Amino acid sequence: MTNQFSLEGKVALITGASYGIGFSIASALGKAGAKIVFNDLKQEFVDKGVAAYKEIGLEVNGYVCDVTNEDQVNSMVKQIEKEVGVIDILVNNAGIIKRIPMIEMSADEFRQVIDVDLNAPFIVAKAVIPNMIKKGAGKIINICSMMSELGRETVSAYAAAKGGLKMLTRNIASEYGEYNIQCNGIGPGYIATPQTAPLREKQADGSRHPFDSFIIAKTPAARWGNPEDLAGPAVFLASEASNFVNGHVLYVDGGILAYIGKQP
Ligand code: NAP
Ligand code: GCO
Repeated sequence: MTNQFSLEGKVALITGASYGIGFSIASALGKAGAKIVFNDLKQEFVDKGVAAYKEIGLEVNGYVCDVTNEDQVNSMVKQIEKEVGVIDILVNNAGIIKRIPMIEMSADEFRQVIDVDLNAPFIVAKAVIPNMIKKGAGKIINICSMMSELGRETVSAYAAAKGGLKMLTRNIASEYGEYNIQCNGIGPGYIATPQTAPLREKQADGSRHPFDSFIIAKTPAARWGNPEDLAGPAVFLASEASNFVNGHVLYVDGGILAYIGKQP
């Protein structure tokens, strides 16, 4: 029996993958056999990323590219095709968050979040889909969020972007499914990465940050997720094991979305 989860011979682009969730997903796809390419905003982070992949035995190609810049994305994709091959798997991972109460947020700050978290996945997907169509296959994984389903104080732009990304996921599946392209999302719960570090900072007296305790109480698994928790789901959605799964968001949240919360 062939291994349905093998990514042998595939080229996978993971955006913003020098560290954090992107690094963990890229490592998993690489260990499953894919040739990994990734980008980051600065050469310094790309170099650190390449070295970190090398440490776990993966030879990867890293590129400096701002995913919000369509010209940069198009030339990176061309360069990858020339240097490595046509992209079979795209993971739209790069993302930012700004935690500011909505009425204090400037329209510019709102736009910056939408630009990275929603416009950029559109730009990168648009750049890779034509060659996926020619190849007759492709996998796109958009990294969504709890905020694709839920709101909370201070994250209006992020929630708007991640909710939009869920619908972009469904639309790509609808529009290109007939070409054997599967576009799905992963909706991570609360994952311990630099992005969420401010929510876990210890208080001056050494006690847990109130948000940290709140998340533990809201999560049936009673812990924060680790980037490694996303590895298996990512390999599944990148592999032929998921060839008839399309337009789906797989929430990897320790049960948060299933849970009403602890009674007082
Ligand atoms: P992170 O630690 O902040 O890493 C984000 C990565 O994206 C960084 O490498 C960053 O590059 C890169 N990036 C940001 N803007 C970029 C741009 N314009 N062009 C290229 N790269 C860019 O975040 P994370 O926690 O690993 O999150 C990764 C993804 O998962 C994001 O989409 C996030 O919204 C989503 N997510 C996170 C959680 C969580 O709990 N952590 C939960 C659900 C969803 P620099 O290093 O140069 O800044
Ligand atoms: C926040 C968090 C979240 C998470 C994640 C949840 O401030 O609420 O940063 O939005 O990063 O996206 O799934």
